[in-house]
Amino acid sequence: MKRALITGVTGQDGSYLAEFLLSKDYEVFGLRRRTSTPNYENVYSIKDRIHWISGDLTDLASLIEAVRIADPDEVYNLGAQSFVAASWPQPLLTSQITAVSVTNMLEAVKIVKPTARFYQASSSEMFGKVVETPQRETTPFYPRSPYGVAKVYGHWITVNYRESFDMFACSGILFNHESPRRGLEFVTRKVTDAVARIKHGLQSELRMGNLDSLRDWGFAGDYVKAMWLMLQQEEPDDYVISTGEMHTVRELLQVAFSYAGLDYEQYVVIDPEFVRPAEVDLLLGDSSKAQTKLDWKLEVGFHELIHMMVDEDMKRVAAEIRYHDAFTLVN
Ligand code: NDP
Ligand code: GDR
Repeated sequence: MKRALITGVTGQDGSYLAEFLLSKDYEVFGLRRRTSTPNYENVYSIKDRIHWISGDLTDLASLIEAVRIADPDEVYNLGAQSFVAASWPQPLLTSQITAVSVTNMLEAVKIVKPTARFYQASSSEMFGKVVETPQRETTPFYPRSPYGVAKVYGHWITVNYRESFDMFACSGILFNHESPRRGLEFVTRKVTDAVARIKHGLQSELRMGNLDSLRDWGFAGDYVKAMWLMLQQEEPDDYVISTGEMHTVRELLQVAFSYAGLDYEQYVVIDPEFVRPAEVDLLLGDSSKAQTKLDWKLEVGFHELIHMMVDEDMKRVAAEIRYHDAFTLVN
């Protein structure tokens, strides 16, 4: 039975990856940081099948202990301050968690279990300003946010540990990927949640930022399989994971609202609060290397993904209303 340690297991990707590894009979260890209230929503159905280890990415001692306890064959470093917009008001926190902590994690592995295979969650945000389209493994980086800058550090320190210490360290340069478990502040989920709330009469408008930016959106469930595939190869390497298709935020609005029989133009209000100090205008990935070398395949397309997210948010909002009504009756 293989053993895997996942950081960021309570997040979107961590939860899908944990499910995938459990389905492959892995013993899964999850690093969780202390929170004042429990935060198991994404992993609720598998919570009892994960070995939980307390720790924080900014605390090297806790990571050393985590690697010692897990004794992993594979380490997936998914933990991060992952919201780009939050990285301007919190640049130092973002650097500590998203950049320097990658070294913490690599050090913990190097000290305790240097033979463990290591996956780093790199990002298309590293490409930032358009230098080449589509973006591939060889495209130069030009990050446009403190988050993007932090991810460039995480990427290069992973490459550096591979080259310096002969560690099996891979970096997956993943383009935007979404799901019903996406955090509510990210644009796809913000939109599908709003569609559900508007449809149920709980919300009357949706305040948005730049509708012209273009993103290459895939399904998180497909992308975690690529992470695993990277660690099954003979040699460590870096791979772009993307759909090769891009859509504007405006198109996302159109697809999500019209699926629920609504016209987005009647609800969307542009609010400067959601416009970023520097924008990444266009992301489009070329994942041909991953498709050829990893035999990685995309299963869920853009429309199917957005429809799935609207469906799930509709169900969730309806359940919340039922719960609220029942509670009101009881009290
Ligand atoms: P989420 O924001 O959903 O999850 C982030 C996870 O990191 C959470 O489990 C969070 O814990 C954990 N975390 C944050 N800070 C710390 C800390 N100090 N110590 C320990 N754990 C911490 O992100 P995603 O699942 O969407 O993304 C996973 C990774 O992939 C991230 O590194 C992200 O930057 C990267 N990425 C994501 C892409 C995407 O489109 N989703 C694309 C490219 C890269 P808690 O639940 O306690 O907050
Ligand atoms: P991104 O995702 O920054 O690409 O980072 P996000 O969904 O936040 O933004 C995508 C695009 O939508 C535009 N936008 C808005 N975004 C949000 N969140 N809210 C709005 O109201 C809004 N209006 C317009 C943004 O300006 C942007 O252009 C995600 C994260 O998962 C990162 O962790 C990951 O590394 C990258 O994807 C790849």
